[in-house]
Amino acid sequence: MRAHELRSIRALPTRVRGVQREGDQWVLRWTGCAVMGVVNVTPDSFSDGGQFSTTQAAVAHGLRLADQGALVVDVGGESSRPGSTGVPLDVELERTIPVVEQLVAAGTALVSVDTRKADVAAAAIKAGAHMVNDVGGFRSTRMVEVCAAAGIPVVAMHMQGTPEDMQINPQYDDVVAEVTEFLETQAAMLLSAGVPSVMIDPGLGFGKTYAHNIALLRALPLSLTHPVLVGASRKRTIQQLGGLADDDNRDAGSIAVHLFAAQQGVAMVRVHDVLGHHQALAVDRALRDDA
Ligand code: HH2
Repeated sequence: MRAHELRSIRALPTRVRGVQREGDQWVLRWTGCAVMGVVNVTPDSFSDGGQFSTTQAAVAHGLRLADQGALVVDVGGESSRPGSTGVPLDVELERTIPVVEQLVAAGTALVSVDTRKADVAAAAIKAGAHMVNDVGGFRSTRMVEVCAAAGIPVVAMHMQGTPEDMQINPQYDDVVAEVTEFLETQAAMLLSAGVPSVMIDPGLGFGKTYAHNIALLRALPLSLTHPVLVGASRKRTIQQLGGLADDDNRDAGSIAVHLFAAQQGVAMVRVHDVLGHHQALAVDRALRDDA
């Protein structure tokens, strides 16, 4: 089992397993693959849009995911599904900030904010968020500055294009080399700007065909320098891999892909079904540890 760590200048919740204070830094350590639970405070996310779109429902869902074993809960207020055009700043703030505040107050998981807007990241950090997950991959200088100033770990994801146009005709000469090079470059830039730790994420389904997604999955873990996060949960690739019908539930297939990723050394998987993933990863870990 590979060991992983994330460092933070900002205090992390000590109730969360693996959090320790070291001098003027806080460190989160874990081995194997941890779970990040998805909290979509949106009416239109591709798999759970509208289910948790009030503050109350989203907070209850986040608390439940922490209880089920999520090390991180990832709060998002803007769908990035293919074709989506984004939401105004005030709407995204209104959706995410009260949820971040209440999940931070509970202290049962690390709280990350899933946003491409520096103003949302800044407000979430002010509300206590421990991490920023940017599907835009920190191409925005202000986003880098906000996270560096706060001294928090981040997730940098690769996307070709924007959610609106990314699935129109994604093109690469060598998808694995191009995605890996982008992520290594962004991670080095973020660390030199003062961000204490970076997780990198190939961004399955973000400007990628089925063949691109499969090539990236087969090349995992992609990096031995930075912890790697993978998010395949309920995505179309699961449907295609499993030969599923349009409305078939994709949770079992998501677990299969994420177990494969975990076995390649991936540090964290971003999932909707935390209960199922936590159980599958625990069983896999127990079998391997015994061996
Ligand atoms: N996928 C989605 C959103 N955020 N962040 C990271 N780091 N990696 C991912 O693969 C990723 C992500 C899309 O999933 P979801 O949040 O369920 O859908 P929507 O964007 O429609 O809200």
